[in-house]
Amino acid sequence: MNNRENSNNENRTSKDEQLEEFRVHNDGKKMTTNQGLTVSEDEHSLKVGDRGPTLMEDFHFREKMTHFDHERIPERIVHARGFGAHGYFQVYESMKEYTRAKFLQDPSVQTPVFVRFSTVAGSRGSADTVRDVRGFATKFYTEEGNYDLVGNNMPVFFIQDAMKFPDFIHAVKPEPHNEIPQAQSAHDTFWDFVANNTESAHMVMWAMSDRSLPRSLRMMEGFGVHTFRFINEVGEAHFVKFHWKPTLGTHSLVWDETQKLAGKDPDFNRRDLWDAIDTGNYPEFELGIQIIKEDEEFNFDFDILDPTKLWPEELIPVRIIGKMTLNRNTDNFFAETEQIAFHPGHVVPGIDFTNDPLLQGRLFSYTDTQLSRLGGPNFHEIPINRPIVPVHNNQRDGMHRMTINPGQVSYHKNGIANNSPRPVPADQGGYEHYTEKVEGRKVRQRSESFKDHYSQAALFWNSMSDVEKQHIVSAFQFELGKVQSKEIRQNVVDMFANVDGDLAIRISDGLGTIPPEAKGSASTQSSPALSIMNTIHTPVTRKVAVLVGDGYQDEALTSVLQTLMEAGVQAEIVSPKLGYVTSDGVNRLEVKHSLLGADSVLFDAVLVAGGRQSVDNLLTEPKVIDFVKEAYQHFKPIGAIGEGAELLPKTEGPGIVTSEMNGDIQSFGKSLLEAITAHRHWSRTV
Ligand code: HDE
Repeated sequence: MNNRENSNNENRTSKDEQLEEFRVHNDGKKMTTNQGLTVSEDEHSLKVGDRGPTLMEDFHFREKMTHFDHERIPERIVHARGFGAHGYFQVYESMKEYTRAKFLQDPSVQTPVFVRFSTVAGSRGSADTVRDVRGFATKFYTEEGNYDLVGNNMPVFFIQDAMKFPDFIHAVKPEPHNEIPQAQSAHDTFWDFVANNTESAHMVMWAMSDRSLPRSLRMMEGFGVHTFRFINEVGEAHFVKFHWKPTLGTHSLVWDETQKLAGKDPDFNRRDLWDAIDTGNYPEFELGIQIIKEDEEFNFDFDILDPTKLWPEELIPVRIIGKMTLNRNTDNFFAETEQIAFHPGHVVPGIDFTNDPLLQGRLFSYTDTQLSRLGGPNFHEIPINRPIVPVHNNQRDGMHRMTINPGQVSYHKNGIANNSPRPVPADQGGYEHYTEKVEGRKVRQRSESFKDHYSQAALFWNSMSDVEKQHIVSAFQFELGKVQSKEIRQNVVDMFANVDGDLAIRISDGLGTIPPEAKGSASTQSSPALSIMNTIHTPVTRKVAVLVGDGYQDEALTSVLQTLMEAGVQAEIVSPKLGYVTSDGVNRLEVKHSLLGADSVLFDAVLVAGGRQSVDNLLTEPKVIDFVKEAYQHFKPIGAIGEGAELLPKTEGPGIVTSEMNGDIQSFGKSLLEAITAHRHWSRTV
């Protein structure tokens, strides 16, 4: 091998390797039209002379252009921006006692899944880090057909009846006259809806909380929202709520960070998910269930059919029953993430619905929307939507039919085909609906038991730490500050006075509204499980920007990086220039980001290397000072070795670790790791 080849190989990144794989895969394949005709030329349209008009007979040009002209399908009405991955689910122990669903019986069985995470309000091309609810939709490809758990990262919803969904979505989406604002709820129509539809109070509290700013799609909870039913082998039913709990804990960004990220990296969350899977840091979520017996339906001070209510975990514990691991990125975004079609009505034997009026409406909407989005009734034949079990029925034809059904029979009952395909009784695996007894008059009404709109909004508020409360107040102030109508602002402040007087007075402060009279709180209860301060904290996959310049002090940095990397921290070298940065000894480090392309909002923590020359070198980029300062303002851990401390806005305080403060470099590494494990240092004065 000559020298040039040698250095080329050394410079290869895993991206280069992927490109090479792609090259090998396609190598030698001849180009054809969609009819299989071999193409001899693909860069020029067919013309009369090289300066003349293009000919109609140029079928190759027309095919290529026609396909291009139709390469988009309508984006989803809601949840348009999404990102998905493949994985598998495994139950920890048999759930036989509660459900006959086969994928919840055998801990040795891995059920393939595809998950699509999404934001709700924005268009397909909007930024990831906007303040919004996140969709968390999972398709389980089970041996009994597809089961879809189409949930969100918040356990309640804005409305109680599906009839109001079009109104709510019209209000939250960009305003119709000017299509402003994109992917935000900070505008008049959303808040006017809120003030006029008080059932939204609880969900608005969640939307204004840190839950709507996830640090990572790998670090947010998921909820089925509605109450479903589990049915066991003997036909016995239990009410069930579903939870996904991320093994990395539930973590959020801070508001200022999210807004900057929307510009610096609009793909922040999807890139994070892709990279985690790509590097083998597979995201994991444990499945939890809350169970209520059928005869306990009326034992609570909320209606279990009301989707604006959660079941406090302290009252009805969450039992962890299995784990989902996402271990494969998509091969093609459009074919998989864009074309996947979820539907809460895709169920398997052992899982059934309740009369939650929001769920009932969803059972209509999801198939209906796919008809226009995916262009006809055969969307179940698109590869990502196909069950892993065979499909047999008498449905035929329609747009984009893929299956070629042979034979003359397409009806049931028939004699010619021995009456097949034939239905199968429930005790042999056929789906049977729970034979719930229902009676009543036909009315357009809502149950009296759905009338309490404020207690759980107050429960949520009461459960927050002081830091989270302050974030909620600031979120309301920011959002309402963007509302043009003073009347709407006042109406919202007045409405939230019914939740908690202190909350409303604090929101009102700075908005120019009349502060309401303190009315106390709608609830004295709290649920500690709702505060994300009580979540798991781990250093695993926390991303640290390591600021290094030429001449850095090698020994100390190598030791600290080793401590961090052994704990699962991802350290990435940031330096004035790409390529390699050289130490004061023989070592050098590969630079992942130039300072120009990096910003502290892209990282969870900052470490500044030591060495006089390194620090002077870093200071050739004035941006470096802002880099560290911004991390400080976002409460992030900051470490500095030796002279590196000169770049810090403060050399002591919560989450600030310098080698000066620590006797030896090992204990510095350990203290920095502890600071990183704590994630944010809220007691810092910024
Ligand atoms: Fe959805 N919702 N929704 N929704 N929803 C859609 O279906 C709808 C609701 C949720 O990644 C649409 O295929 C109605 C609650 C997710 O592909 C549409 C109502 C929850 C996704 C639709 C609700 C959700 C959707 C748009 C009130 C949490 C994205 C495209 C009755 C439990 C799925 C599509 C994906 C998508 C209707 C309320 C979650 C229009 C009518 C509550 C995660 O059919």
